[in-house]
Amino acid sequence: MARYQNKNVAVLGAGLSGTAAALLLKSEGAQVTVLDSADEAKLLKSTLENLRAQGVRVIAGAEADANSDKYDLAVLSPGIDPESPLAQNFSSRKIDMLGELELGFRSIDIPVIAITGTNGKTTTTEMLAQMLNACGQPSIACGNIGKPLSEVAREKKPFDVLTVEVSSFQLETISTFRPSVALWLNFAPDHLDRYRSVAEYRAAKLRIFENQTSDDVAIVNAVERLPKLKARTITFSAYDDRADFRLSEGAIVFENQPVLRMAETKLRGAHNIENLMATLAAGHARGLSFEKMAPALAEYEPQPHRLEIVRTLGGVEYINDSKATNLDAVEKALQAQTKTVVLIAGGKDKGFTYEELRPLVKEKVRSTILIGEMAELIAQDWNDVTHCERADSLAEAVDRARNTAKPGEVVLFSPGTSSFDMFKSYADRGDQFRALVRALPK
Ligand code: UMA
Repeated sequence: MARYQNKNVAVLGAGLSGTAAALLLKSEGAQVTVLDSADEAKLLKSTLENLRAQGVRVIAGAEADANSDKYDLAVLSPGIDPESPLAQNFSSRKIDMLGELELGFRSIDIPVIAITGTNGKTTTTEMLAQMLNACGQPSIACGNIGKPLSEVAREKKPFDVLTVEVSSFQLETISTFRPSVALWLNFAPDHLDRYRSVAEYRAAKLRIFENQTSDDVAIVNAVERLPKLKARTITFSAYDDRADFRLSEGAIVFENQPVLRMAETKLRGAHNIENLMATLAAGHARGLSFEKMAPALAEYEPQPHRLEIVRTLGGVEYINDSKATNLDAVEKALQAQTKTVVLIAGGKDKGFTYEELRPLVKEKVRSTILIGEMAELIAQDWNDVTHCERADSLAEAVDRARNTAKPGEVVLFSPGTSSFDMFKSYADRGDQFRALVRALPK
């Protein structure tokens, strides 16, 4: 596309978003420089190698914050605060700046369903994409869920509609982003390390509706007091009988007709009822019949062993990520954590080292409990970036994690290798972890 041909573009951040943005821009003919405030040694080697192999220049550390080259455009990763020295280096020079979500959106011509909310975004995004696919509307779950929109834009696959989880950070830097269907699941205070007030966080999220017109649809939780929206509005609530989608005698009801019985689904809890309502409303807005959607939703189950939240005990969240049988999966699991991590890792020796995770472990993990054949080797790789201790069994590891983790932290079981030295399979390993955690006394 001619849009970025020979343009000199700076991409701020060398994480998932920055990498996807850089590769999209490169594929559209731009000259791309990725700048990251972290020292090069702290960045993932594989990411840097991949970027450089594609002809992208990478500048890291203090040099990035002080870079004074001329650029036509800068693209900001969501995790970078616009007030940070790196972002300020560009905004103070009046270089046009847009976010990665906006960049991706400008390069697609497929309708977007965008999902925001403080909780339930990921489940709803995953469930909605799965339902659309089952109902003959090819879609993909992307955005804040982990696959940046810019990556989907570069891959150019022929989807009917994109199911995009959007965060307040991403919405902060939009200008034309316009979902044909926007979902507002719920709202609670969050991210106050980034925003000066709850109102500022809410205002960022509300931008999901900013470019919608009366041709678009807004699906909103009926208990939310939102400003007047331009889009056609559909409401849902498990608590408010005036909502378009409401709960009655264990069924989700629309226009006085039951459209899905909760007992037919594998989901429980009021939050999941509302996630299902929002999903049905989005399908309805896309012209799908409830007869078609109900069986597809009945099939949906939250994926076990994949960042599965097992329990919160004493203010500590326990997460089963037994499916992480390689370092890439541990990397993703750690990147997804916003709280300090007590990590349980290790297993069969598959002939690789854990060395490349050192920067991420240093950033996210306070203490590590190691099991299995790999325990000693991982300790050698990590003992100067996190506290390492060994456990002879998973039961011992769970006990040690309980004694170590403080309220507000997370115990993450993300082994990073196969289970076969101690278990039948990753599923057996995850089932045992779940049972041990559930058995912990209060
Ligand atoms: N960096 C700087 N300068 C800074 C701050 C960071 O250079 O001042 C660099 C870091 O050194 C790092 C890079 O920026 O190398 C990281 O960028 P990033 O934080 O934007 O992370 P990504 O890997 O691009 O991941 C982002 C989202 N992360 C955040 O919004 C914090 C991921 O959501 C998302 O999955 C991914 O894009 C793909 O779209 C994670 C998240 O925690 C899961 N989101 C928050 C949430 O859900 O609550 C909003």
